Amino acid sequence: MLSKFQTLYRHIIQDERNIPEATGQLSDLLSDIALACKVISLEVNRAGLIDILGLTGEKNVQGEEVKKLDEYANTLLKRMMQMGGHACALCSEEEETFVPIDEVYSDYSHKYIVHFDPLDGSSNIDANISIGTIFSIYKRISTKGPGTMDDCLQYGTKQVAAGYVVYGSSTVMVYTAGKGVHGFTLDPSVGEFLLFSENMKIPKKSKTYSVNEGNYSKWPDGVKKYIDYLKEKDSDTGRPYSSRYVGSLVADFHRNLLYGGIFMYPADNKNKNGKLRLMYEANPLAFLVEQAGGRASNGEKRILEIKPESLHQRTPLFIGSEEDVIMAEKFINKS
Ligand code: AHM
Ligand code: MG
Repeated sequence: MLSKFQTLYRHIIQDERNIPEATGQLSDLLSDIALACKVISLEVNRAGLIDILGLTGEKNVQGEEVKKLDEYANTLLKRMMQMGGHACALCSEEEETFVPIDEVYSDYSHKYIVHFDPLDGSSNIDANISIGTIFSIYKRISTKGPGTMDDCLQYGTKQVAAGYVVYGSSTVMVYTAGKGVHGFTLDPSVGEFLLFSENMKIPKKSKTYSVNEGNYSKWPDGVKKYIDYLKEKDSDTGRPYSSRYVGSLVADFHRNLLYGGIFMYPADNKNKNGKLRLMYEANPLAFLVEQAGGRASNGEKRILEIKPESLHQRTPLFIGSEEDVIMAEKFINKS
C-alpha cells in the first residue's frame, strides 16, 4: 500500500536514476513544468469567479490588467522554465516564434528544448469544461549558447519526455520519459501530484470515437466511409461505436487513454492539414500513446516520423487504440 503513495517528483527522479548518464536536469525540468501547472490549476478553478467579480479586462488588486487565462498560462510556463535554467529554447503555441534562452547558471548545460500548448481547449474555459496543458521535451543538437531553430525542429521520435495536465473534476498529470506512461492526481490539500497509475496501457480496440462530426461534409471520402462504418450495427466487431467529443484534445485523449478510443481531427477541403499542431499537440500525444501501446498517424504515416518544417505546422491526427487507428488508415488509403 505504501509503495503506491508516490509523489510525481520522487517518481521522475527514480525514472531518471535508471539512465547512467543522467544529471538530474530532466527531473528538475519536469518539476518546473509541474509547479507551473499547479498554479495554472488554481487559476483555472478561479476563472468563473473572476467573471462574477467583474475582473476580466480590468485591473486586479495590484493594479495590473487581468490577463486572459491562456496568456497567463503561457507567461507562467515561460517564466518558470526561464528561471529553472534547464532549457535553451521554448516554443509555445501562443508565441510567433521560439524564445531563445541564454545560460542562467554557469555550471549548468541548459540542454533541453520545450514545446508546449499552455492551455489547450481554451474556448471551453468559460463553460467549466476540462482543458489542459501539453508539453514535449527534446535534447538540443547545438552545443552552446541559446537554442536555434534546428534544435526546435526535431522529429517527434527524438522526444525525451512528453506529457499533459488536465484541469478537470480533479487535476491530473500524465507523463512519459520513454519508459512507460504514468499518471498522477493533484491532491490540492498538500499540493502534490500523487501516483494513480503506473505503466498505463490503452486498450488495443475500443468502442468509442471522438471527432467533430459537424465537419463531415468537408472530409475526404475515406474518412466519411470510416465514420459510416463505425455507426453500422455489427455485434461481432462491437459496432456501432459510441461517440464522445469534448472539444478539448487533452480531455478527449485522456478519456480514450483510460477506456480506449480513437480521436480524429482529419484534413478537410478547407484545411488541407487539419487543425492541430504537430509540435505542440500531435507529437507529444503520439509519444505518449505509443508508450501506452497505442498508435498515432496522419492517416498515411506515423506522426512521430513527420518532418517538422515550421513551428506551427499542422497535421491531420488519428490517435488512440491501435486496432482502431489501423482500421482508419485502411479506409483512408483505400479511397
Ligand atoms: P486550441 O489549442 O486553440 O485550444 O485548439 C485545439 C482544440 C483541441 O483541443 C480540440 O480537439 C479542437 O481544437 C477542437 O476543434 P473544433 O472546435 O474544430 O472541433
Ligand atoms: Mg491546443
